[in-house]
This record gives sequence, C-alpha cells and structure tokens, in this order.
Amino acid sequence: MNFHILTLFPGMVMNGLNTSIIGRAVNAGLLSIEAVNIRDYAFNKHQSVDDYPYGGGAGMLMQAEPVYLSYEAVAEKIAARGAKRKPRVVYLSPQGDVFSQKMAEELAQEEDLILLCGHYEGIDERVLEEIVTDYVSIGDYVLTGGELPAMVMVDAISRLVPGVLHNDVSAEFESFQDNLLEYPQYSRPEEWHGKKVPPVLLSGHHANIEKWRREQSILRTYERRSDLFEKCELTDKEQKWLEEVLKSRESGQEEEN
Ligand code: 4GT
Repeated sequence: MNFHILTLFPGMVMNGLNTSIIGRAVNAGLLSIEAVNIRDYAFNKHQSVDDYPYGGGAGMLMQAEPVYLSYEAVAEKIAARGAKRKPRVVYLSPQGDVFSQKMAEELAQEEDLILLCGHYEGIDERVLEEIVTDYVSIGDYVLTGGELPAMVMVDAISRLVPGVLHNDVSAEFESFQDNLLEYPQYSRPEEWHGKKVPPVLLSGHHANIEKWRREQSILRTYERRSDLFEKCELTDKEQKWLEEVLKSRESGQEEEN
C-alpha cells in the first residue's frame, strides 16, 4: 500500500507517521508514505500557494494550479510504475462521507491512495472537481487543516494491511467486528487499588473466558453505544442473558461476572 499525501505541511504528516507500528511497517517495506509539498509546485516567483477568495469573505484559499501540478506529478509516477488504474484521490473535508471501519477496509484494498489536505479556508473548487474521487470527513468538527484527518486515515487503513499487525488474532477480530465494542482487559498485577481481575480470566478455562468476553462486549455496546447495539446480531441465548442482567440490576441485585 502506497500513501501519497499532498500537503503544505509535509513535516507534520511524516513526523506523525514514522513512529511505532506504522513506522515499523514502513521500514519493513509493507507500506510507503510520501508527503508531497504542494509549495514545491507554486508557479509564481514568490512561491505563494494561496490567494483571496472571489466574492470576498474571511481568510485565504489554496489556489488550483499548485494542487493540480502536485497531483499530476504523483499520478505520473504511479502510472510510470505500471499501475492499471488511476489512483483514488481523497479530499479530507468536513463535507465528506464520515470515515468508518468499513471505508478503511475498502480503501485498504487499493495499491495507491492520494490524500489531499486543505488548509486555510480550503481549496479552489475547480481543481477539486477535476481530481477528487472521494470526499471524506473524520467527524463533525472543524479543524485548521486536513493533515490530522489524513493521518487518521493512514493509521486506520495501514493496520489492515497484512503483516502490519503481527499478532495472531489480527485486526479483523477487534472492535466493530459484529458491531460490538471490545471487552475490558486486564494485565498484572492481579489486584490493583483494591480491584481484582475478574476471576474467570485467571481460571484457564478458555470456553468460559470466551463467553465472558462476548457477554462483556454485548453489555458495553448496549450501555455505551446504543447506535451500534441496534445493528449487532445476538443469539436468542445472548438476548436472554442481557435481559436477565438488566432485570437483576433493576431489582438492585449484585452482578455475578
Ligand atoms: C475538519 C475535517 C477536515 C477540516 C474533518 C479545508 C481547510 C478543510 C481546513 C480543513 N476540518 N478538514 N477534513 N472533520 N479543515 O474531517
């Protein structure tokens, strides 16, 4: 998987992605990440890449031409490597479809991905019309630039690339599989601040542990993310179990884990 990030702040993006798991995957050759400085494609002698918006209004806009030239340079390089199709170009914007695990899974199938980061008040609409294939938002809030959203996408997509996570129960078994949240986890010591690790986890009984974890995932999703809970499919037995837990809570009984 090759990420190409078009940005005015290449240092910010590269510094944020050369650490830990992603950095190791890059060093192992499983991923490549390049940040292309849009300013290198400024066409006037002052190297400026922004200008006032026609019609007035606050702030500056990124001009079309430097964005277009930086895109072309990357697209040509990808084509020269023998790619069959044109790469998808994602513009990070609050106006896009909200990023999800499902989108990450879909985009992880691509060989190349171009991520375009806006800054200031955004980018001249005309170049977006010509090059952007996907508009993506990471959530309903406004940021100063598309760099952090691009980094979020690179991180979420990269961990789905085979080999990037090297634990045996890879990414596909985690949160959002089955639309369930992760169960709570514990490590040493067995008792901390008077709180004990749930005994079942020390029992060595794998079937019981699996059952407990699944139940905890169900309970958490019900309590914390009712929107996800609507979408998850429980067995009749699990449905019954949840009803029992909720009923015994109502009557003020202590829960037995
Ligand atoms: C929020 C998001 C995003 C911004 C988001 C163009 C200039 C957009 C600043 C940029 N804010 N980008 N991708 N929620 N701001 O994803």
